[in-house]
Amino acid sequence: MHRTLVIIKPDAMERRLAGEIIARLERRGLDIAAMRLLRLDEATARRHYAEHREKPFFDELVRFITSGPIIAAVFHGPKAVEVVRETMGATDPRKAEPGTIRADLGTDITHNLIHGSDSPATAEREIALFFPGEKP
Ligand code: 3AN
Repeated sequence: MHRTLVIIKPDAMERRLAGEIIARLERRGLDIAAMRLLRLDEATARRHYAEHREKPFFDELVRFITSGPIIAAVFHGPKAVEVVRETMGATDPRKAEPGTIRADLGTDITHNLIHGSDSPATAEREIALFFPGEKP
């Protein structure tokens, strides 16, 4: 069993797509282990996306992810990291496979609705950032 961090981004919240996104993940056999609604402050956003610090899109990414409420959630189940990555689709909705969340509902590479951890190790680091009390 694995767990992974999912963020339902401000564009999804504004478009009232949170329920649809959560339903798609549940239908893949994943369980919700933790969930909170929050608004990210700039410092936490910069830590969450630290690996992208040098990228040209970093400031835009931080501005977007802090622009409105988000849902942070831990999903749990067999191969949770891979299952979430598969279900969300490629970073750019225009390049994502039809049937994925980003292909079906996403707008562009910034407004792509959802974040999912890219490995079990990243998941543990990201879960600790959003749910400091959660045991591994
Ligand atoms: P993913 O979310 O698919 O794992 P990452 O980790 O490469 O993608 O990028 C993190 C976030 O940074 C993406 N969700 C996207 O919002 C943004 N991003 C990635 N690449 C670009 C880009 N070339 N231009 C603008 N934003 C980008």
